[in-house]
Amino acid sequence: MRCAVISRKIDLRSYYGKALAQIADRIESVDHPVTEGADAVRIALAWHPHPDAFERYPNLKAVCTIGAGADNVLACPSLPSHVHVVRVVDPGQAQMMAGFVSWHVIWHQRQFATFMQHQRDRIWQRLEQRPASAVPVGILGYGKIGERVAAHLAGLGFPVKAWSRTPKPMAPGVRGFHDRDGLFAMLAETEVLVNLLPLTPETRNLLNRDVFKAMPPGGYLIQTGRGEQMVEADLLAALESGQLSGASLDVFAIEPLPPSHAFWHHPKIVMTPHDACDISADALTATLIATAAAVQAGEPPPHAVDRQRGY
Ligand code: NDP
Ligand code: OXD
Repeated sequence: MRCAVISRKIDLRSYYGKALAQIADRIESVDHPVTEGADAVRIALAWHPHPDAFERYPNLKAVCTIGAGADNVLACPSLPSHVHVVRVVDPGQAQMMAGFVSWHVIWHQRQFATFMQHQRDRIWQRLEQRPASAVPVGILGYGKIGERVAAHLAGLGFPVKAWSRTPKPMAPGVRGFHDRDGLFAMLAETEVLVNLLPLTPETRNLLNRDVFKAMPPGGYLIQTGRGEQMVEADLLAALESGQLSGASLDVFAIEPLPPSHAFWHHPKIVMTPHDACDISADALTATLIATAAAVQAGEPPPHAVDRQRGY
């Protein structure tokens, strides 16, 4: 089966060329824009596709992303309404995210920013330390990744709560919340807020002044969802007033973050370049193979997102 490889942001071949070569006997990958045989393209691998990318492929049936979030493909204006959008579900990625988030929670809990400043200033000073049980964590999103992160943090002894769109059974040690009232009830008892929501119209700009204000003063934000979910000016104001004591940011409304952006040199912000976790090459090839098989059989592919719901 022919697969168009489409991205205007990253070179998918340099990341996944080897993986694509391994499955070349089953899936022939061709770089966008495909000039000859575009009619034969039935699936695509895409990340931040060009706005008109899908116009070229009249027989396209499914598009696979290279991540858990499918928002950038769903937002593509040329994506036909009948095409399935498939995300990668990779337990290894969720585990990597659990390690990443735990590191940042502990960074806040154990006051590492202060220790680093003390080291720069050659100050030998012990700080009063709190046990994990004294640092409540609230997680926005209890899906494939949020669930894993919650279980990991609960295992480390943090009191964990999680917010989802619908009520869900929770793992031991995790308290569940849903709907708007549930969100604010959770925030009132949250010191570290972790965002692991998909980007949808409902979650855009969700991390705003009202949310930060609803947390007890001195809270901490770990932003690992999507940049468009946070109002940047509201974060800066919350850091300035002390409502938030700090933030770890992995995702941004504009990526790469422009060099002039205030976040780069903010003393209360720790940043990473959308690198909290990666999918494995094996997870990607398994997704492509399963998608191709489903398309061949005329069935909906596994892990196709609900296009109505937006995730
Ligand atoms: P899932 O689709 O498995 O889970 C999404 C969760 O968000 C579900 O619990 C869902 O609720 C909840 N949710 C969706 N909309 C709302 C809403 N309006 N109100 C409350 N809860 C809502 O996604 P994953 O766990 O696999 O991934 C989550 C997101 O994490 C990705 O979409 C991406 O944005 C981000 N991500 C970031 C990465 C990074 O490197 N920074 C890497 C990987 C993912 P319900 O359970 O009721 O459906
Ligand atoms: C993802 C991501 O969605 O890397 O997997 O952001």
